[in-house]
Amino acid sequence: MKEQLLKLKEEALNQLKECSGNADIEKIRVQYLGKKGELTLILRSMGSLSEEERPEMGKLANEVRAVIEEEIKAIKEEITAKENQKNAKSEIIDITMPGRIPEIGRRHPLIQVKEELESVFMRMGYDVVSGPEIDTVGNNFDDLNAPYDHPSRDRSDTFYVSDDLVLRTQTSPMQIRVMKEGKLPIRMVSTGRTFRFDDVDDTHSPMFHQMECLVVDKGVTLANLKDSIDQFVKELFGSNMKTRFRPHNFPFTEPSAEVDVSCHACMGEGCPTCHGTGWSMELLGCGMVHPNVLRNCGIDPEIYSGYAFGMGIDRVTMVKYGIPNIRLLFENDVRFLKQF
Ligand code: FA5
Ligand code: MG
Repeated sequence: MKEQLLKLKEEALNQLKECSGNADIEKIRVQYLGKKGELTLILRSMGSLSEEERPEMGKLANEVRAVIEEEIKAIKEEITAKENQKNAKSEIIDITMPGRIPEIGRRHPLIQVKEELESVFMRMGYDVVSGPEIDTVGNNFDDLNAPYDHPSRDRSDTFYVSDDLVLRTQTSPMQIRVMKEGKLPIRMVSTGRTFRFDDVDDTHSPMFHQMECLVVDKGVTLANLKDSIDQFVKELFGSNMKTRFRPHNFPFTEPSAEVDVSCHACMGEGCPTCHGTGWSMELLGCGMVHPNVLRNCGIDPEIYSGYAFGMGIDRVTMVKYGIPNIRLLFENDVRFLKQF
């Protein structure tokens, strides 16, 4: 039996040396150590040995079993290590592959221009204030000196929320709100959304944005108005931008004017964009605050005077960036917005 055991050990170890995969090893394990394996059968036949022989053979058989088991374990580890190495090679990271660039959002061009305008005016010493998009008929029309038969009051021009509330048609009600606070002098700008029953075309939208400006102090003149408009136009568009004042009529200012700037495409030469005029579309309305408006807000027009203007931010954005159509600002096509 001793010889049988030693021969079995030798055979098993030789076979293990030659095997190349886990399946081979398992086959050998079953062949020798399985329920019907060769070593198991030898162990079962121990009963036929004599009392003296049995312990010695038992010991030897266990040793043989341990040696075979250890060898199996060692070979298994070797194979696993080799496979890991192979996998590592095939899964290698290609550092030359271009990475995924995360998309970073940006401010809408309108917001950029609004913030730029606000910072220009803050540098010139103005306060930035804000107010509601729904305002009273009193603030939007009455106290702004609009006569009762003024066409802008019509329900075909203005969105009424109720008989005495409207979606503000302009940011001018902010003039009334600030003047009625009673703190003088005033230097403020206020931006926000405004609403009118306007049909959409290249330069009109029923919802658009305005910036209101109001200055009230002793001795404020039309020269101050012209100068401050000239100054911010040059800050915003560059120093060779010219402004043009055209006489106009607003109920809340006297005298009043509308203002255009040089055409952005030709800078005044005349081109198809400006239909040969050399001037942009109308950007803002302005004037000296009407004495009636000052009085409506409890300010004495004999002591104080002021100027105001209301500017279309959408149109300023169009002129600044050469955008031909106001619709582009509201379609929110990312390919368009990405350019700013
Ligand atoms: C006004 O709204 C006056 N409140 C401006 C004002 C303020 C005058 C203070 C005097 C003193 P107007 O209706 O012209 O005026 O509009 C002012 C500007 O808003 C226009 O010059 C234009 O740039 C812009 N605007 C007006 N309607 C639209 C519209 N439907 N879509 C886009 N922009 C518009
Ligand atoms: Mg106008």
